[in-house]
Order: sequence, then structure tokens, then C-alpha cells
Amino acid sequence: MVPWPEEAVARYTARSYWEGLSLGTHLARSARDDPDATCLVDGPTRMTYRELMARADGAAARMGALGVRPDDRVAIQLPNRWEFVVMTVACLRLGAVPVWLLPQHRRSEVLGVVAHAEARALVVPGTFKGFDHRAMALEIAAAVPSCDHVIVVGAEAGPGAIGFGPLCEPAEDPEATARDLDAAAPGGDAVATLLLSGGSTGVPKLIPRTHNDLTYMIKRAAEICAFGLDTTYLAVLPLGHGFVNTGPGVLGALLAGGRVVIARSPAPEQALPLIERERVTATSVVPAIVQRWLEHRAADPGAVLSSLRLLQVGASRLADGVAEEIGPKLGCTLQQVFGMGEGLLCLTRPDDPYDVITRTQGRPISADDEIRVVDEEGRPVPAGEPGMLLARGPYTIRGYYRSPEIDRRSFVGDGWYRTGDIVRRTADGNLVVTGRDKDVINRGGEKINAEEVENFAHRVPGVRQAAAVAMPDRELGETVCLYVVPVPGERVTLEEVRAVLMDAGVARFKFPERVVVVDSLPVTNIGKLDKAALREDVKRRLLA
Ligand code: OOB
Repeated sequence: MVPWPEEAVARYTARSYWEGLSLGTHLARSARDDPDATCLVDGPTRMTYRELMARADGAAARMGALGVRPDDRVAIQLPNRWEFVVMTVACLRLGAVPVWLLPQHRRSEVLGVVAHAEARALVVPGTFKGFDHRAMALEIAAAVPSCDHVIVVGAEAGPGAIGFGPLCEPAEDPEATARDLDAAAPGGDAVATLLLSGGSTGVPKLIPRTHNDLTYMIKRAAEICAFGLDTTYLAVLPLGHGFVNTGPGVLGALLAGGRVVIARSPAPEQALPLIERERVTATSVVPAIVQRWLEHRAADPGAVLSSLRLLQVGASRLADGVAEEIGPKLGCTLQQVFGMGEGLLCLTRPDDPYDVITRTQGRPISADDEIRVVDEEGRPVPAGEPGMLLARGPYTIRGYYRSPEIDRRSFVGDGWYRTGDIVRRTADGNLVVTGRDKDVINRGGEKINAEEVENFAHRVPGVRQAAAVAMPDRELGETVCLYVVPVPGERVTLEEVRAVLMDAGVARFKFPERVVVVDSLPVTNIGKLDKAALREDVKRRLLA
């Protein structure tokens, strides 16, 4: 990883942002404060802090015995269930580095991550939503030399794999195991996790977050959200997202001594009754989900949501009109969240004025977050004007994992991270996200790299040129539209494109929703592909 410069390290340490301890150690300490408190609920499964730590420590010790060393990467592709949390805590306790994937990821993404991270182990469900993850994982482990172990959750491990059930049994002597893990815990400057950057291509961009920086961000976010012993956090979004784990999310609730409830589906028919049953106080969703909740509520106001105090909405732009409905219709305080795996986290504060909460995406959580809004030449834009957002600070990375090439494009001098977002800063210092200057499509919070889709599209017979752009979608905000220039005389259809992506083992959320066949692609006056023109074109076609 690219370290912070010495001066910054000294400053963040002097201000006690960086405490020098591993996230696993912080979690174990918070667990010891009240070991008998319930901390994890998943359907009928309820676990106390003591049980969670005993299982996580048991798994950590057994992984160690299997040869997983501190700093080894462990790729975790699990749906929302308690084992995700146990496995993550186990890695953090051992000092192994969890790399979270989404259940929707397929061979292309999982292989890309396991290979680039040189993961030692890959953790998957047996099957999920009809897909055989176990078979895929065994295939990947056979192809990647570093990947010695496939760990299977919630199903028979079968030949060549290890079952998670026995792996996470409490150790013979849980206290001795805990002491051993405490003694061998990594320092604060070690890498805690590698996050998958939104909008990665075939070779994924991995984001190295240290124990120091990540713990600071989570704790500071938890403080702003007033997380404490009385917090019950509902994990609705896929647990593989940074937002739901760290913004302050699952790990924030556990560090604060609260309780985490896992929702296996974000559907309002399931999530809303769960809020009532478990007396949930806080949760996080993307705009597409809150939209469904609001619509469902209008038709069926049955569930009692009076326990819900804070509803975080982020990962893509929340329309002002929807923001205004949340307070009155769900009876809780909205918090807008503008964040990124790379670090910078902006939140509206619960006591902000109504207009700030409903019309802005908040402001950075740390007094030492530095932001700049600049033009193409890197000059600051006049106050209140939109410009490119650059960020730097105590939990924003200075470079990706082993990617000097990408770093040259993603960071400008002095470690400023180029977020790729266009924002304007209001007079009171809040940010409004107005656009994007990166070639990414944001499909209901899932980021899709346009170039990746285009590369696969070029494999379709008959495709001469391809350009993927965002197409407005009422529910998801954006979906993928693929413009294709065919080889003369050839026909290209949506079905063919999807079949090729399916064959290539690409996550389905990246599949185009529409293919538009054209004679040529528009170019700008300097001869570059004009994606803005294509985005306008697709809007016209939707109206037609
Ligand atoms: C979160 O993280 P990523 O890494 O999946 O995506 C980051 C990108 C941002 O650069 C921005 O383009 C977009 O997602 N984004 C938003 C937004 N929040 C994120 N765009 C508009 N409005 C918002 N409120 O998405 C993420 C990570 C941690 C916490 C929350 C979100």
C-alpha cells in the first residue's frame, strides 16, 4: 500500500485519530464490556458478544492452523447471514485481510479479485439463488496458485473444501485462544481490509484500508449517528458493501456495544416487519430501496416503525422530492450519506436544518478531512460552483493496492484523491453531488465500469464498436444502455450481448438493459467518443 507521509501520520496520531490498535482488538474490547448482551440476530439465530467472539476466535485459530497467516488475504463472498459477520471478525482477529465480494459476483469478478489479491482462502455459500458458488470457488482455487482453501458456509463442504460449521466452533479454551490472538494482533498501520472499488474492470482496483484509518472512520461516523448500547442496526444492504459494514454500519454498531440484525432481503414485506419485531433504531439503504419502502408503506402502513430513529440513504443520489417524504412517511430522521470505498465519508447531521438534510449529501465527518472543488486545470472553482471533488485526510487512501499505473490517474500531486464526482459546496460547507466525471454507471448503488462492459461487448460477433452509458431508470436511477456499431451487414441483439456476458461469467447487474444499434458513434470536436451526447440520445429514445 502507499503510506501516508510522515507529517500526516504524526498529525493523525497526535490528534488520537489513529490509536495504533487492530480493529479486531477494538471489537474484542467492546465485546468484553458486556459479554452477555445480544449482538447478532439472523432469523432464529441470536448470539451474545461472548458467543460471537468465541466463534470468531475459534475460526481465527483454526484458520491459523490451516496456514492462513496474518496479512494473508481471505476473499469472502457471502450473502447476508450471520456467518458473514463471524468470518469477518475472525479475519480481523487473526490479522488476515478480509476482501468482501457481493453474492451477485460471478467467475469473472471473483477470479479477478482472488488472483489480484493473491487470496489464501475463498469463502462462499454452497449454493445461493440457484447458483453453485461452491463449484465456482473450487474452479477458481484450482486456477489461482495462492488459493489453498475453499471454505463453504451453510452447506455440505464436500471434497476439496472446508465446512464453516466446524471451523467456527468455539475453541477448547476460549480465553486462552483470545489471549493468544490479542498478543499476536497486528498494529494499527497494518492493512485491515481490501475493499473492492466501485467500477473496477477485469483487474480490480483494491482499496487498502488500515486498522488505524478504518477504525477512526467507523468510530467517528458512529459518534455522529449517536450509536451506543441502545443501538439496533439493521443490515439491509448486501454485507459486502463498505457502506453497510463501516459507515458506521455493522462494525460501528458492534464497536458501540449495540446489536446487529441481519435482513436477508431488502424487500419491504420482509424488512419493515423486522424493524418492528427487533425494535431496530438505525439502518442504511440506497435510494432505490427507500423508494420501494415508501411505495409499500402507502399501500400497507401495517408495520410499526416507531423504534426507527435514523435512516441513512446513500451510495447514489437521493432525489430531493423523495428525501422530503422520508420524515413524514417513515417517522424517522433521514441522513444522507455520500461515501466511497477509498475513504471520504460525508454525512448530514441528525440535528441539521431540514434543507440541509433533504437537499445536500452532507459534509465530511473529520475536522481533518480536506476537500477541494476544482476545474479541469485543477484550479479552485468560485464558491458555490460545481467542480471536480478532490479529497485527502485521515482515512482516505493515498494509493490502491499494487496499482501504480492506476494511482497516476486517480491521484493528483500531494496525495489528493480524485473522486470522479462533480459537486458544489454550499455556503454552510455541505456538498451537493451534481454529476460525475468518471466513466461509471451507478445502478441503484452498484457501480459498473463502462469500459468493462464495452470490453466484453467486443467479444460479441458482429460488434465493431461499443459504448456503454447510463440510461435513466425510475427505480434504480441508472441502468446500462449499450450503443453498438455493427460490422456492416451484421445484426446485434440484446440477447446476444447478454449471452456473451453470461458466458464470460460476469455479474448480472452489469448486463445492458437495452442495446441501441447505430451507424456511427458521436465524437467531440477533438475526436473523442462523446458519451454526453449518447446519454442525451438515450433520454430522447426513452421519451419517444
Ligand atoms: C459507496 O461507495 P462506492 O465505493 O461503492 O462508490 C463511491 C461512489 C462515489 O464516488 C459516488 O460516485 C457515488 O458512489 N456515491 C454517491 C453518493 N454516495 C456515493 N453519489 C451521489 N450521492 C450519494 N449520496 O457508494 C459508499 C461507501 C460508503 C458509504 C456510502 C456509500
